[in-house]
Amino acid sequence: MQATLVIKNIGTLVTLKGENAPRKGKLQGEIGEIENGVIAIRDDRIIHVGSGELPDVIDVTGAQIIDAGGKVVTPGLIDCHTHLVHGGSRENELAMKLDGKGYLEILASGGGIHSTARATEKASFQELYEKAYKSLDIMKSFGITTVEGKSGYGIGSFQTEIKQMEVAKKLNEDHPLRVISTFMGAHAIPMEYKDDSDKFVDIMLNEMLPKVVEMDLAKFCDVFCEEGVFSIDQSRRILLKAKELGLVPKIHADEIVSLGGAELSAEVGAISAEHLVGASEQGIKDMAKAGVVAVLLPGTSFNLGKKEPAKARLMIEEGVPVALSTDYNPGSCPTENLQFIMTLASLHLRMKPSEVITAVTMNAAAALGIEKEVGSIQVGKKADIAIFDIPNIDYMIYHFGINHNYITIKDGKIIYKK
Ligand code: IZC
Ligand code: ZN
Repeated sequence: MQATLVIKNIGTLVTLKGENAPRKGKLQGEIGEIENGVIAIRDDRIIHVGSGELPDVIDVTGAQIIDAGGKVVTPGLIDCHTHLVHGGSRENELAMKLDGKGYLEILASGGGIHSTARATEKASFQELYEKAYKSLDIMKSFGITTVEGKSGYGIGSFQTEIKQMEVAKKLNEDHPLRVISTFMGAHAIPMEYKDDSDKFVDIMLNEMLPKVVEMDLAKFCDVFCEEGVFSIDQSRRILLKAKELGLVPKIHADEIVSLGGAELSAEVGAISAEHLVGASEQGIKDMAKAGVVAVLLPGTSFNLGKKEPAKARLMIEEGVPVALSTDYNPGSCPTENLQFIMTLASLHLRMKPSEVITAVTMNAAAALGIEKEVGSIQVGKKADIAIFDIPNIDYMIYHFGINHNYITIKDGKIIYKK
């Protein structure tokens, strides 16, 4: 069989081989390492994964050869929770934060998400596109090959929501990275519905959700279920309606206040629940039973100055598959650096480096429902691969704050080289 790209002389090849499903419990830390690895790719697919030399059946005539020189190779990293498309920035909140003003307090006074909503409404399609394109370029340089992006800065303006999702769609077509879109119209209560938020939920159910589905703008529907934002009841109504219309539910759950969002994620059959800093033990048990992926975002806790970490160890013990993501957004986590998040996950959430690797590959893929296509280096899967200039995976976690990526490959093509 003819190869188009070969990666040889790989010091450690992290394959994540095995079942293409979220890894939970002990399996969270099993990453299928191969020493002296070699990979052959034909067009966008992996055709051989092994050790040493390629077998004779693989014809390398004319193929591009990468000598990895003993470096570490992993599946392309997946950032499964971002607020990618938005206008403006919120560095003005830094001083308020230092003065002790909380995230929800800033939001309630019309800042926070509302301030980004105003900037996003003002920005043209082209401005939003160029800003997000730049972020995708940064992510690409960090070894990321797939990114999820949420709408949610329309608040009252459905037109702005549509603009955000159309930008995400265009980026998926134009940018080398894969961009998967989530509708998050339920991100904050518009100021004009402050005293009648159920009315806004009605509009969401009867007007916005059907339109998003009709226009084919998103795969997922997410809700910010939080005190002073959307209640458990309101989140349930939105997610069940979204599901009925064919969108897959996701939920921002128990981020700041423990409301029972983890329990709700299991009840509505969400594919993932995100944040979960305040998730109850019962909620974690419910998630394990229902097979909900936990998407943990330690960069957000870091940036909000939260001392209490999400209970990652308990989740792994209870059999909840754990994924990790940046939560890249202009308010609570303005960074595209998933490698830094991996370090935080290890140091703050006590996750082992191998568990962390699973969390940003196979389990992140599962949080996006694409684990059969990406998330591991196995024959037949998409050739989405990162080559890191490190001697072993522990080193990536240990030497933090810099970019260890050397080459990013997406769909069998080099899209970034240091
Ligand atoms: O802009 O603050 N948590 N939504 C829920 C966010 C963070 C994004 C933001
Ligand atoms: Zn978020």
